[in-house]
Amino acid sequence: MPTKLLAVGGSRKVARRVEKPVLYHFVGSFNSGKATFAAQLSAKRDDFDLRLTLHMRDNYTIEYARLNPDTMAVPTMEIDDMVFTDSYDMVVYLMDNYPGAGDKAAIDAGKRAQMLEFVHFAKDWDEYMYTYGHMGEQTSEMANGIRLAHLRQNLAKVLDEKPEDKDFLVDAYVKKIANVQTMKRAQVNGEQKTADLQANISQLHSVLARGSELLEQNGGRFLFGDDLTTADVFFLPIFRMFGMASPAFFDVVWERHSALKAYWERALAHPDVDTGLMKYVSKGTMICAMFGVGVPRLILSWKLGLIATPRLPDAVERRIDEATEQIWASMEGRMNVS
Ligand SMILES: N[C@@H](CCC(=O)N[C@@H](CS)C(=O)NCC(=O)O)C(=O)O
Repeated sequence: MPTKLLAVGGSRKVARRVEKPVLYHFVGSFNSGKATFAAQLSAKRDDFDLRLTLHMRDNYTIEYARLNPDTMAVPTMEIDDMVFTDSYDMVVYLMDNYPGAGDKAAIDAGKRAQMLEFVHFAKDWDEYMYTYGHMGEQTSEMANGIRLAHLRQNLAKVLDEKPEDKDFLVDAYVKKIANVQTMKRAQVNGEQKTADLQANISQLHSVLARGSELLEQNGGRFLFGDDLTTADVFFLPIFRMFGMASPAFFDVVWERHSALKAYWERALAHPDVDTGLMKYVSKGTMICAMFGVGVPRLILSWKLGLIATPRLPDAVERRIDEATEQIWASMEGRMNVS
């Protein structure tokens, strides 16, 4: 099975308990979509404090790095006395502690393990390779270039200000920069990318086929019955992403997995899918969010060369190079990286 390019996070217990759950997310982000959708299906649906976090800049501040040193990505969730740094862990926590009607019914029917089996299968597919593979090398160059600039600016600040947790932060930034450099390298056109994308699409078809089988087996409107569940939380964002990155692929999907067209249409007509998932990619919300956080100005500044990418001290540059090579080598033979 090909290796995923995206970082994997987890969870930790903290001393401070939050009154209301806080979700750091961004519109259009695949994994943020799982989190906002799961929040909408959960018993906490009306309580969330949703914070727009531009995942090319805001998730690299020192404050965010302290909150989520594991992936330094979106989504991140603070809930009760927990911090979740991976969409998987936060969604499962919501399912177990604040289940909505669909999850409750599926768990009562003894289907928790079967739901999780599907969730694991679906989440192993690497959406990053698919999305950027379709959006093209130039998009990856720009998005990851902007990311690396902000990461380096913040790491330079840590080295300059020397906070008490400096070593911890330096480790987190070095790892993150290496990870983003690897993601950028994996998108360079050529044999490796073509082979990766091909393997990725074939894995995607297995996930779609498994979803299609579940619909037939369970005979409901959604994957585990007539109500939406955590299994749908890991499945429907894939369709949302087709709409954004590769709309022509829908026809291929409908042809190969015939039960999925009606499933997607039913989902689109469901108010929770609208509020928890699709609203975040509607034109109005996207435009509002992009202007709200200053994306057009950011892109213009990048194109004009106004965003600095500072060089760091030699010892830190060496650590970044070593970490990058290590990640690249660890993928060798597993995602067709050569
Ligand atoms: N395994 C993590 C991956 C999170 C992730 O990579 N998020 C993307 C957006 S979908 C992101 O923030 N990318 C920018 C970055 O990694 O800095 C999860 O499922 O939460």
